[in-house]
Amino acid sequence: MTPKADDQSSPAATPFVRGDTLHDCPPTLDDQGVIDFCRDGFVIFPGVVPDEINSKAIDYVDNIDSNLTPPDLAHTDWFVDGVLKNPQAAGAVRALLGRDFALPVRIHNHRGPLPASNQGGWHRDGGALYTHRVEYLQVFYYPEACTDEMGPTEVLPGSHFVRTKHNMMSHYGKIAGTVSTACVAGTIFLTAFSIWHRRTRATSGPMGKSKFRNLLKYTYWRTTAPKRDWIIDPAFDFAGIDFSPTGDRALFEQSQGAIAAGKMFAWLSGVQEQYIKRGGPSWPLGPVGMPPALENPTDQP
Ligand SMILES: O=C(O)CCC(=O)C(=O)O
Ligand SMILES: [Fe+2]
Repeated sequence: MTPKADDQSSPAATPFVRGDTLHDCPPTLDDQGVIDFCRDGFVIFPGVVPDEINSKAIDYVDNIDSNLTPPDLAHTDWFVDGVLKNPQAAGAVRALLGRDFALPVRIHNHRGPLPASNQGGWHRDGGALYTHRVEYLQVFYYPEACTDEMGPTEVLPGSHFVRTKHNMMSHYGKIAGTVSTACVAGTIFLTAFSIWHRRTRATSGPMGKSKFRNLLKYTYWRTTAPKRDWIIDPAFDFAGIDFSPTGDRALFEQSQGAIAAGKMFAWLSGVQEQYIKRGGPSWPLGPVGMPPALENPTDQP
């Protein structure tokens, strides 16, 4: 018997993912939330982790005093339950990666002394693809408040679709339209892996409990086929979606950012075959009722 498409992508058919690392929970993003992620390449949840967990996390990373991988956190119950399975943040992961997503197995700490005169160069993390597929998410957690003086990460909305080699971007200074992730304690933000980002300069002395700015980073993986399985608004008007990223004109060739975000949304919704880009005013900009594409639609740019 031929398995259904959905069966082929079920966790059971993915032997390299251990069952006990899978997680499911109610999604916390609706259609507009998913579109915002496609368009901007990130979503921020301020202060969602309780203070008690934040304090434990700071004590933990301060005791190992290292910017290397805190080895056990991915397998420490209070961290898994309070951070990795945090209902708001993991609910957004659930919306974007579908049911039974794989939990992170490794945690990194981007730990920076306060103050620190150097700032990071603009970059995408190693191994990034430019793609409409959301196979995994890179997620960041600030256990302490991070002010602009403490050198938060800044991200460039929409840049997850902007093709530039690392050595052609790292020297850029201030870019118009960037977003600071300065935040209250317990903030988690999710990113498309290829988003441009950098650490900003830390001008403050030691703040809070720590002499460092701690930023924990980890990755979740998809194990099921994409489909529109998030908070559904039955009245949502698909014909009226604005996919244009902030700063579209500065960053992209005209409209290309919106088209890329539209393709990502079609893929996430499980209707990629309905995405047809023929150039110019075609989907998602064109009229309803266009004739089908002449070529294989999954091959569209
Ligand atoms: O330390 C930062 O703010 C940026 C960290 C970073 O580039 C990364 O985690 O990939
Ligand atoms: Fe990075």
